Parts: sequence; structure tokens; C-alpha cells
Amino acid sequence: MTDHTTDEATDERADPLRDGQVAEYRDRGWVVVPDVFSPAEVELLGAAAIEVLDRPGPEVGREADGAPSICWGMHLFDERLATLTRHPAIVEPARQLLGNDIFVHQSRINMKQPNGSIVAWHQDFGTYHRVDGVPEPRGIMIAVFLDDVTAVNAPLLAVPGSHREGLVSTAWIDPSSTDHEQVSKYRYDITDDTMADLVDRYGLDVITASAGSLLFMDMTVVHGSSVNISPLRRLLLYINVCPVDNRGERYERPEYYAARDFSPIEPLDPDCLIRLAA
Ligand SMILES: O=C(O)CCC(=O)C(=O)O
Repeated sequence: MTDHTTDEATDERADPLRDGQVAEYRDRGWVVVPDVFSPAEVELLGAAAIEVLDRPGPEVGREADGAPSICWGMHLFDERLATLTRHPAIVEPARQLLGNDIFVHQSRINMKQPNGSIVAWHQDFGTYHRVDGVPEPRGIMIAVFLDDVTAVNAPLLAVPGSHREGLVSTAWIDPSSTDHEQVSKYRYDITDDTMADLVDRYGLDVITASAGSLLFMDMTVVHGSSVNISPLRRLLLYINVCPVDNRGERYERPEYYAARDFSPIEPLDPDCLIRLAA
């Protein structure tokens, strides 16, 4: 992989995140990088996401009224979304933070429908470890904001510093959950007592950003989101990556949930998305 230690002034592939951003990620568990993608790129990705959410297959999870809320494995189904996973703005910071080449363990489109269901408190690594056999809590949940997300349209909520806890041991799969056959089938929800303890010790933050921004979050951070009772759309894409020396060792779930392809991702050029719009 690229030598990320070279002097910034002489290497155009120097570390993409500044020291302060890396420190914020390590300390809090996440960092937001604003205004990465242009309005044209956001429009291209939004159109791709809406098309993919229209798929009839089991990779699409739905609200009780049938409206699609999630599609796992988005990059397997669309060239524009596959290209996104190889965009340098995604790949280079992830390689920098993880100190190794990366692969995509899971991707998903998350459309928070008006009055759609909550996402209960969980750690993405909880499922990746317990179900997919990813050995260590090393990986990043990258969110691509395709809408402005503010306090009013059900932003992501997260416990800062909770990545230091490692795997939260009291998480469980709730078979009585209304969306058990769909979205929460593999999700280890964190119990109320554990959540109260974590919030007591670490607090709870809201993550807002404008369309075109990126979030890099340690995949061990405890997070969730509430119902979107606003009329405003909230469309996010997620690309969850692991370093190539931390790959899943069990294959109980289909590939759209958990990677089979562990080859290191080489970044494309910065215009790779916009070229697809032409
Ligand atoms: O976008 C959200 O509100 C949370 C999504 C999430 O954490 C998940 O799908 O696992």
C-alpha cells in the first residue's frame, strides 16, 4: 500500500486526514469530514440508491407498510455504488486510520422513511464478530450523507468513547422485535441497563452533517437512531471496511451482508464518480 509517512508537500497521496482529525477519531470514536462530494456527485449517488432500493430481493429490508428502508450489499448491485467504495475520499482516510489495505465487509443504503422504525442501540462490530467471525474490533463504519441531516430528521446518535469498551457483552438479539425477520435479525441490541451505564460514563452525542459529507466511525462505537417524524428525507449510504488482516471467518449469511471478496481495494481517481454522470 501507499507509504503514508511521506511529507505532504512532496507527495500528492499524502495522508488525507489532518492530525487533529485523526486525534478526534481516536479519542471520540468518529470524525465528520464536511463537503467531500459535490452536489452533482450527491445527486448521482442518490439516484443510484433510489434505484437499488426498488429491487424486489431479500437484500432490501422494508417498513411495515412495504416502503424500503435498507439495502445491504449496495455495492454488489450498482456500478455507481461500487465505484463509490473505491473513491479515494473513502479509501485513503480508511487506510490511513487502519494502517493497512482495506476491503468492504458490508455496505448498505439506509433510507429513514417518515415515521419509519428506530435503529436500536448496537455496535456494528457486535454482529460482524459474533455472526461473521471478524476476529478483532478493527474496522470503520463510513457514512456518506446524501441529505442534510440535522437534529430534526432522526440523526445518528452515538456514545462518544464507547469504542474503548470493546465488545459490549450484554447485547442480545431480540426475537420479539417487530422487524425481527428483516432489519434486526442479526443485530445484537444493547440492553437498557448497559446503555444507561455507558451514557452515564461517556454521554451521548448527535451527529449532524450536510449532504456530501462523510462520517468515519470506529465500528465498535455504540450507536442508533430514532424515528424520523419530520417530512424531510434522510438518506445515508454506509460502507463498512476492515483491514485485510481482519477478515470474516464464517459465512452463515449471504454475501450481501458479509464479504466474500477480501482483495485490497485500490483507490480510483477523484473524478471516478462524476465521469459516470456524463
Ligand atoms: O442510519 C442509521 O440511523 C443507523 C444505521 C445503522 O446503524 C445500521 O443500519 O446498522
